[in-house]
Amino acid sequence: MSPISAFLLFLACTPSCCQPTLNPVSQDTAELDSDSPVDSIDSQDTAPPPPCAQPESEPNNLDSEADPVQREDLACGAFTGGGLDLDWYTFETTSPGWLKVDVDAASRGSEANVNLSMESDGGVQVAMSMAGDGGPDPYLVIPVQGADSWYLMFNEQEAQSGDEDYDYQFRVSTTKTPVDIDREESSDNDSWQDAQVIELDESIYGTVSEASDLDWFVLETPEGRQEIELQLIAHRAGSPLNARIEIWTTQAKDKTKLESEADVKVSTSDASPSFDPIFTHTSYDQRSWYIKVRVADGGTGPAYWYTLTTTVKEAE
Ligand SMILES: [Ca+2]
Ligand SMILES: [Ca+2]
Ligand SMILES: [Ca+2]
Ligand SMILES: [Ca+2]
Repeated sequence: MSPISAFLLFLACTPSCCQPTLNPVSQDTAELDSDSPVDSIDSQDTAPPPPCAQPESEPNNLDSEADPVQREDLACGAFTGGGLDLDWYTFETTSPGWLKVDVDAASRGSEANVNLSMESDGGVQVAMSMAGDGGPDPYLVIPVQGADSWYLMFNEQEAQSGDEDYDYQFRVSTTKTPVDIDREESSDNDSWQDAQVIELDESIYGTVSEASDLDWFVLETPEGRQEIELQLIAHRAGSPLNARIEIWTTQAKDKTKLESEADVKVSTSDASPSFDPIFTHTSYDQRSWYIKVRVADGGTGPAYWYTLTTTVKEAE
């Protein structure tokens, strides 16, 4: 038989003419299924659905007992045992980018107020206990430098636990850059004399890398009335940072000195459900405004990131 004839014969073999060789297998399977249809339906009905793809496995009360979790898949656990229950998980990152840890507990009706702590072999440490949008559950988004091993720990804020009411779900995933970034902070900006120039409508990315890290920026305003908004984005986009903005200006008589501490305006976060300050300042003349970003309280480190954005709200 020529290759073409063999091909035509293959085409002529319709599903109905091929079925006889397959049918005996199908019939066997059908007979096996029909033997115990009631049993198989029963077991499906009574087995409880798995709570998530990656349930915790106690004991996981130490970092050495951490449950491995895969990024992108839902994981879940509960605070049990009648006292403080620490739940450790571990995962790996392989490349630089952004990492998100999204927790759902109180927002789903759980009694648990979840505290999140995380550390890595690479030396990153973060802690967070509420979402930046004012929600009750931690929502963490941090930059990742590359391959690293991570240890994630959850505990209930008041050391509460129970048989079923203190459950939580979470997902560790890679995510896109959460903010618009025009430039990064300069490496040496700890004093106002070394302030980095920030333009209007510019977003500068920085970190408060340690408690003594001060980040100074300088904004030049033109002649005339300008209402300028300084906006810090950190906590509400998932950063663990709780920051403040201060605005300083030089003395009228001696521009080599800053005004006294009493004339400095310090932002608060009262107007916002997150920690992030939004600060409006009115300028009436051509002037250099010195902006200091610092930690308010809480942790610092390479994962404690922010962006500072300047916007003109009104000008005359
Ligand atoms: Ca647990
Ligand atoms: Ca545990
Ligand atoms: Ca810095
Ligand atoms: Ca600095």
